[in-house]
Order: sequence, then C-alpha cells, then structure tokens
Amino acid sequence: MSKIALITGASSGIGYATAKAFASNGIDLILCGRNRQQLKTITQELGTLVKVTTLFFDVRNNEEVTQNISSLSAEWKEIDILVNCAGNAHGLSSIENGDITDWDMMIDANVKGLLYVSRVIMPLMVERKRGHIVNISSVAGKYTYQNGAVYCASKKAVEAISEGMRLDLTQHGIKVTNIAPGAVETNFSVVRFKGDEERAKKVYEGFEPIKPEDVADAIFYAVNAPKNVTIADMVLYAGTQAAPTIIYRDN
Ligand code: 8X3
Repeated sequence: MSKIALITGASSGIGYATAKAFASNGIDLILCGRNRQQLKTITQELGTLVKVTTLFFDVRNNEEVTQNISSLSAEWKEIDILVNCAGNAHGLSSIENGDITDWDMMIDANVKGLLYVSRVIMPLMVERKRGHIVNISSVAGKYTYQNGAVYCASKKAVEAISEGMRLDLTQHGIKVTNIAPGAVETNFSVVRFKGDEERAKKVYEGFEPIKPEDVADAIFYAVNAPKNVTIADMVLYAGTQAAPTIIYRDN
C-alpha cells in the first residue's frame, strides 16, 4: 500500500524538491500552496509517477486551511507524512526599524500557519496511530543573527513546536522530525529582499549553497528511518558554512 504525504509550500524550493523525491519513491501526494499555476504544472509532472491531489490555500488563514483539508476524501485523509514547509523570511532589519507587516507575515505563516495545518492533521494521525511530521525550521532557529530577530524568533518557535509535538505524539506512534537547513539556494532571499534579485544573488555567491534537493534527501532519509529509530533533529549547513552568518567564500 503506498503512503500519502501532504506538503505545504509545495509549489517551489524545498517543498517542490520534496514532492519530486517522494513521487520518485512511490509516495502519493497532496500538494498545498497558493500559486495555482505552479501547483497545476507540478501536479501534471508528478501525476505521471504517483497519485497527486492539490489544495490551494494560504496557511495564514485558519478557515481556508481547515476547509481545504477537511474537504479531502476519506482515502486522501489517510495522511502518513506531513511536511510543514510553507514559510519565509520578509525583510532583514533591526527591531527598531522593523516593518510590522513583515513581522506579521513571518509569525503568521512560519508559526501560526504551521500550527493551523498540524492541528487539522494531527487528530487524523492519532486516530490511525501512525504518522510522521517533518517541520522545516532553519539554522536561524538555532542561532539568532543581526537584523534577523523576528525571523529567528519564528524559527525558534518552530523548534519548540517540534519538541512539543514529539512530547505529545510519540505515545500515539507518531514520529516528529525537525530539519534546520542553512544556506539553501531557493527564492528565499528574493522574498526576503522583496524582489531585489541582485541582492538575493549575492547571498549565494562565492560558495556552493545547499540545493533544495539536498534538503529533500534529508527529509526522505528521516521519513524512511526504521521503526526503531526517530530522527528528531537535523541541522544542514552548506559545505563551507560554519554558522548562519559565517560562510567561507572564494575571493
Ligand atoms: C534560512 C537560512 O541563515 O538565511 O532559513 O536564516 S538563514
């Protein structure tokens, strides 16, 4: 019997790479996101490998989240794996110069959105006494860096939520994995810098960043660990990265 995975933020970056890795390994997919066109294209692409269904919602809107996930058929509700990938950084600024809209975006998506989605799916897993939740945190959840306080706080919250979920869910036969990637080249920095592609490009210059596929490999490894092993926490740095802001670059 094939497994079912629900992935948020599936239309690009780590979410999309994870969807591809799962599809290549026969895992059916519920792809969630806001970008209808991109999700449709991905659904067509991966639909040749596995069964794929798509839900369009914004994780920040609890009503949309609940309605969409509740609308799944009983068959699709048998979710084995939840990958909470939706989230982003908005702005890079000191708190005294911070933009409240940026703060809301980060806290609402990275923290509250992850909770909203999990709140609907966790009872389904508890009922079946099986499941695996993978939360995509960040090295920003391990160390705070200058001008990143709110993003880092949102990822520290993800770390706490992952721990809390493990405390709540292990007794029900559900595993929880927290994955904290460092410098992954996606549209992350373009979003952080509000579309400034030049500035975003510089973040990944002079070294080899992590690829979304590398994170997908880590996720796939975690969800395939044998029954007697829980991968609780994984930290991924780029090969020449020692900490969030310490990256050795070519001159
Ligand atoms: C992304 C990694 O170091 O830019 O979460 O915060 S970092």
